[in-house]
Amino acid sequence: MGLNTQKAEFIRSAAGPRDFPRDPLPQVAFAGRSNVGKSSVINRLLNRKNFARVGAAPGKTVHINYFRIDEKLYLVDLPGYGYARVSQAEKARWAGLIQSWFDDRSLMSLGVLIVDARHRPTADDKVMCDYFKSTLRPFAVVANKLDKLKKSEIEPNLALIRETLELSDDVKVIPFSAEKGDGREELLGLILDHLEGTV
Ligand SMILES: Nc1nc2c(ncn2[C@@H]2O[C@H](COP(=O)(O)OP(=O)(O)OP(=O)(O)O)[C@@H](O)[C@H]2O)c(=O)[nH]1
Ligand SMILES: [Mg+2]
Repeated sequence: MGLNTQKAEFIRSAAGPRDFPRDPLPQVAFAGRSNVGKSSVINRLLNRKNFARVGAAPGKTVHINYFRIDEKLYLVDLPGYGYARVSQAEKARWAGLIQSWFDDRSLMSLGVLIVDARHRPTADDKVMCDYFKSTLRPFAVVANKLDKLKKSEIEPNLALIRETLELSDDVKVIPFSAEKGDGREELLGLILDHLEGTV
């Protein structure tokens, strides 16, 4: 089964459980720190310049954005975390929304945790990783902004990410550059394999 990534539509921005789609299409969830490049990774995956919004006002949108691809799956853009300059109220809204999404076991079918390839994952990254682990669904880690690393830094950084997040061997860490395109085939392959396993 192929996936026509050209056929991508924005479905909705969900502010709470009432807005979560509940049809049987698989949901591939993307999570990561604000500014880590979630929207850029989605754009790269779809080879679109400006599909998921990039850049402006980090931490502003405490919404879950749903995109439907080829009428076969949803890409779920979970709200970013770890942005320092948000109010306590916004943080609480983030936690409530994320909790309600993960509480509904039927929602996630594959997880993608995006971290910064340059740095050791943060405490917030670990919390998000634990959410993914708790679903018992498959997930992968994407180490984005690979283009900012020297060649010699790649292997040690990937090992540090694996170790810090305490990933089991079946969890892939995919070196990725939304900017240059590295890792796109591997991530798309993972999503396709998953799709084949779920239909
Ligand atoms: N060099 C480099 N820059 C990147 C890469 N991916 C994203 N960026 C840049 O990082 C910044 C943040 O990217 P976004 O895609 O908006 O990040 P986000 O995680 O969606 O951010 P929020 O939605 O605000 O949480 C932008 O300036 C991007 O151009 C990458 O692979 N390499
Ligand atoms: Mg974004």
